[in-house]
Amino acid sequence: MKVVWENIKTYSDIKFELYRGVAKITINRPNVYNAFRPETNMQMLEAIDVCRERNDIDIVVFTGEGDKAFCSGGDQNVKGSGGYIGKDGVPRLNVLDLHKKIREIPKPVIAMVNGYAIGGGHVLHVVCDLTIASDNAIFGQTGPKVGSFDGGFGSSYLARHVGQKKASYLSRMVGQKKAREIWFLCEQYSAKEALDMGMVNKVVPLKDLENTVLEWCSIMQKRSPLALRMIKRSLNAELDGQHGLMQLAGDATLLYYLTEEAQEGKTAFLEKRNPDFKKYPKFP
Ligand code: 2NE
Repeated sequence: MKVVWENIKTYSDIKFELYRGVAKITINRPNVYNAFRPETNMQMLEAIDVCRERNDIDIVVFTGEGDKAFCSGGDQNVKGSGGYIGKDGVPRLNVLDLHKKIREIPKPVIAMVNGYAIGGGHVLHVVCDLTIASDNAIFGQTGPKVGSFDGGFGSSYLARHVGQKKASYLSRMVGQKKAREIWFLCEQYSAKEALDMGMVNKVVPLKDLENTVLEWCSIMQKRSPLALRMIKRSLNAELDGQHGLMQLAGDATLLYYLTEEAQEGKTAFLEKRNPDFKKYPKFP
């Protein structure tokens, strides 16, 4: 399939493109295996906000430029004592803001892993809703080797990933064990091993990666966007505590606003009369 991506906006560190309702955000720093610096994250934050707002964008795909790396995490060249230092001289860890936005955007987000997903790059794929990887992909954490760690989604959500193919309570405990192994040892894992662990959804040859991702997108684009949104919110809520419940409840409010019953409350207020809620059905 010949795919021609249309540029949405030009940035220094990322490519931001669109094809048939699929927005692709490509970290474009191949010389450092697509490591991110604060500017990279600022640009991804802006791009994902655009994806959230635009009605013609159904799905977001993250990937890395070239065939070597999806993302190798924080750029060690700009790591200072308080975080990663951008051109403004301010140390930041703003990739965590990106993680929050990936969780919150009410649309599916896919990691298209085309090589190394290492360190913060591994966390980035973990946080995405789905991961499709090429068979040359390599997964792993490096934090405790290079003086860092991510105890957020990169640990807790990872622990929920691994072993997810098995349903029993005990297998989820294996998830915790494996997540600790991944973080404590900082070893690397092949795409096949990642698939077996339940960390990725599908592994394909590199040449088929983008088409496979687009095929999955075209299937999801036939599904009800609101149903996908509610599923994402519900699955997030289990891990995200009060914040997740707030997001799910926000969508419940959205659905309520769409009802005539909710409209009656507002209309009655504006018409300075008592609302008549009795006429609406109560479902058992
Ligand atoms: C990715 C990996 C395993 C690849 O190894 P290899 O041997 O295939 O390639 P090489 O030669 O190491 O890397 C190719 C070029 O990319 C640069 C390298 O310095 C090298 O540059 P040149 O020598 O050709 O000029 N490069 C790769 N990763 C980089 C990085 N992260 N920052 C700057 N330059 C990088 C191997 O390269 C590797 O292990 N990379 C480091 C991965 C890493 O430790 N990332 C940071 C983890 S901490 C983090 O991301 C983080 C967090 O823990 C919490 C919050 C936020 C971020």
